[in-house]
Amino acid sequence: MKRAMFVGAIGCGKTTLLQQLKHQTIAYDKTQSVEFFQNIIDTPGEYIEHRQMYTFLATTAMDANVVVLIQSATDQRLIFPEAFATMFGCPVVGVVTKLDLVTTDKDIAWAQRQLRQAGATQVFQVSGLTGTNVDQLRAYLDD
Ligand SMILES: Nc1nc2c(ncn2[C@@H]2O[C@H](COP(=O)(O)OP(=O)(O)O)[C@@H](O)[C@H]2O)c(=O)[nH]1
Ligand SMILES: [Mg+2]
Repeated sequence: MKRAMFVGAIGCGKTTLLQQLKHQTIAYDKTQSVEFFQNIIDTPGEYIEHRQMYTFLATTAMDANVVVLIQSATDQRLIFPEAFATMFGCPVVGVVTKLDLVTTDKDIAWAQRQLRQAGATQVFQVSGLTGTNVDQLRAYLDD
């Protein structure tokens, strides 16, 4: 089983995805600090949205052996700097969330490209809310 740190903008769906992965009741709960849930480390979106907080991500990642960059398909903001993954000493993968809200495949392609440019070596596409494709990510993380 991998020990994964989730990183992504405020509201991109990190906590919802975590709840879906762990078969929990889906309930909105603002992540105020780093939270550990079994093998998953959930981080507040502020850590990636404010560059001066990157150092918190770097230190928290020392407890992880994979970093999961999470990008909502419905958020067109640039969140991850190019080659962001090089900051971490472990593998980095990506997840596009909110697949259920997508109206055009272009949105998925755009989000996927952001994650690839940040350095994600593979990208999953899921809906944390409906659970679509979450089993693929679960299998990867449980392996
Ligand atoms: N439609 C849809 N809404 C989602 C999805 N994932 C999260 N949300 C909603 O987006 C909001 C923020 O989700 P949350 O998981 O708290 O984001 P976090 O800040 O990254 O932890 C909540 O209202 C969620 O219900 C998804 O896959 N589909
Ligand atoms: Mg959260």
